[in-house]
Amino acid sequence: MRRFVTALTAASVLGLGFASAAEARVDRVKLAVMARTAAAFRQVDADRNRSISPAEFTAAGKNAENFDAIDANDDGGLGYFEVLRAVIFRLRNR
Ligand SMILES: [Ca+2]
Repeated sequence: MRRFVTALTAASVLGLGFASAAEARVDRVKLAVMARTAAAFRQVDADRNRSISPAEFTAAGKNAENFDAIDANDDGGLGYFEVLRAVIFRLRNR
């Protein structure tokens, strides 16, 4: 019984260790994607109004046909979270 409890404790400690290492890796990837998206967003948002207009979008070499699909709230501009959502969607479906 004692050996079983020891093995169980070791497994759960190791299991938690693996889970948190994997979660830490996922968190690092998420932060990297968010940071890269933020940097790209700032570059495309030429007038720095925190919204990417269709003109800014195409001036950055982006395909105009994709603008409406990314503009989730249909306000005619792309906010950071709309762009991040599109980046995540693209990463998950590549
Ligand atoms: Ca803008």
